[in-house]
Amino acid sequence: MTRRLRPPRKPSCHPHHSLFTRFLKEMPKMDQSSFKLPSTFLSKPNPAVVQKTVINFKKTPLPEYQGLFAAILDNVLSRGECDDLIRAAEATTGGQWEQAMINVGNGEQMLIPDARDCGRIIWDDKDVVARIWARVKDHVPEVDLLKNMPQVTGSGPTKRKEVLHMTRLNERMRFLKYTSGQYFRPHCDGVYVTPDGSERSQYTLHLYLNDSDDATSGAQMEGGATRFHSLSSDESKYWDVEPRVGRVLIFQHRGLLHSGDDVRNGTKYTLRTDLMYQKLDEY
Ligand SMILES: O=C(O)CCC(=O)C(=O)O
Repeated sequence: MTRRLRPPRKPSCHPHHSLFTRFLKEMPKMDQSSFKLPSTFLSKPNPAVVQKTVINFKKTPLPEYQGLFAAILDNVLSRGECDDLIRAAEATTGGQWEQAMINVGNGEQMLIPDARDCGRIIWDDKDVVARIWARVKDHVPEVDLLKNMPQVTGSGPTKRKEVLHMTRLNERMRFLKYTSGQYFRPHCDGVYVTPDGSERSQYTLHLYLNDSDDATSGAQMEGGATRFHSLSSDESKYWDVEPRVGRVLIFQHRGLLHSGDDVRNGTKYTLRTDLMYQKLDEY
């Protein structure tokens, strides 16, 4: 039987209250010397038509999230491109992925297997994330400029009349690998701050690298949705985003309680990073 970590009590999903707030001192960088992606990786324009779905939470079992931003983009990367990323990630591990930890504040991390049980690789690469973002950016103009959006940024920037603009994707990619029975229990994503404090993340980006049709990663994958949960702790209310190869999910850090639901069979691979913002101006 799998044990579920109860969603934190209200007011639970504020990054600064969350056990899961992410700060910069996350993990040492991995050794990247043992592999290389092809130099042409993602250098060609995407031949596929990207399909966008903005999640209208009002029409889901989670109307309390109405007005919060989450969007799905399909066909951002091809299966071959996702396979390259999986192969590159796998090549660094010697077959053994590190166990993902949980950020507990002040740059500290802990292994808490009841809350998070999956493998992780941390890989910093500005070029790769820039190429991923080049495939994504035209499809999400909503996240470009944040002005008077306290539901995303918190009230501080609004009170100070700051405009924030998106600068880039965080070069810190976290590759996550879940095998059968693994999960990441409900949590909210925290803010990632650059060492000089000039940039802060506001949105999470997930790129799903395989799906149930993928024969290369072993057994047929089942389960493993990214699940949005009700803040009411009512476990019957949720909304699932299924892993699909090449699919991108972007959602605001603030206020969205979510989990990586149990993988019931096979292996799930996803790449997670953040959208970074800088103060542009005042209005
Ligand atoms: O694996 C997933 O679908 C979700 C992972 C997640 O919530 C996270 O990395 O913060």
